Amino acid sequence: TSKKKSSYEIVTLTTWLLKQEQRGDIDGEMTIVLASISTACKQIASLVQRAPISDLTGVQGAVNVQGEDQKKLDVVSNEVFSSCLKSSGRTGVIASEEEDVPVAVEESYSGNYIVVFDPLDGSSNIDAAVSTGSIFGIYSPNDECLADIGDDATLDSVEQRCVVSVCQPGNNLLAAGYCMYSSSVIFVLTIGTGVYVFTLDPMYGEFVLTQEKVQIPKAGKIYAFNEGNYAMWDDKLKKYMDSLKEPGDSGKPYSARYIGSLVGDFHRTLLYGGIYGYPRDKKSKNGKLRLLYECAPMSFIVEQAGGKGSDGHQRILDITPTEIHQRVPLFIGSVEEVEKVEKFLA
Ligand code: P6P
Repeated sequence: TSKKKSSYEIVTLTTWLLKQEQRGDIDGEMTIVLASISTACKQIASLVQRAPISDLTGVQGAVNVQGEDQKKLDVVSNEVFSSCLKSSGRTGVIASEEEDVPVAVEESYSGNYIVVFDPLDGSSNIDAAVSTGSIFGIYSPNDECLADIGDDATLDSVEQRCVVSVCQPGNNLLAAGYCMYSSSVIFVLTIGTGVYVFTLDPMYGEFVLTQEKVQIPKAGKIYAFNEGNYAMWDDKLKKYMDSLKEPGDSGKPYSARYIGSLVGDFHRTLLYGGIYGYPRDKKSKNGKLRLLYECAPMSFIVEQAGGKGSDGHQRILDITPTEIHQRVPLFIGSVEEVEKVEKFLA
């Protein structure tokens, strides 16, 4: 029977996920994990948008494993993300920017997916209501880490096994995405079949499909670097940065756009083209961004959109982390722009 296509067919994230499951692109457990992540993001969106009202701005008064002052919302967002994942029953291990070590999830009873995330990236922007975001990546289950979590397994052997199972190269990612809390709440997701963009409709609290199979422009004259660090960069990078300011044959130099929030700068780069960079410098020998739950998920997304994610010399997705909070330099965006900086750094 021919189904009349309704003129007003809305595809929500929920219906989109079920369709991918029916196509066999993801299994039932992954569908549930992704749905639980979208629920966490909706909760964080409402917390972020009401932060000044509910006294959730400012610092928590603690320092995280990164040595950074934890904001109140860093802690709350981490709790929201962790509890949504745990209650999904399909997550085996979680690794968060806000947790010192990976956490084996006892409540898991099937699927056992490994989820890495930064629950609230760019939280220093919260008090000024500037864009922030949550970033996540999902790796295949790894039961070895969960084996004999009984009382006989000493804690550090379980922890060590969890670190090993979590420290996988980005090439192993099954899914990656982010939720940007900005003028719109935007959920961006790839399961390896292209990049899909969903916009939260506050009228009824659902993420609605607004862009599919996004392709990043091959080039773009927008760069997002913190040039305050220029004096600490090595000479090759300084030459690259200087070259962006020459008008060139087009007669126009590049434009600088820097939000100070990776998710905001990345999303603009994905849609408009250009490059985001957080290079190493004399102070931060490996740059600032973390490989496992910032650089690798964003690089999976950008490659799915036809872009490039590099540490300046190699693909981010080829790098295997040796510890969960490992930092790497990051250059990510349009292929021609990333290749241009790689040439200067060769
Ligand atoms: P800087 C936020 O703390 C973050 O991790 C990214 O979201 C952002 O792009 C970068 O650091 C900003 O760092 O040193 O320029 O303030």
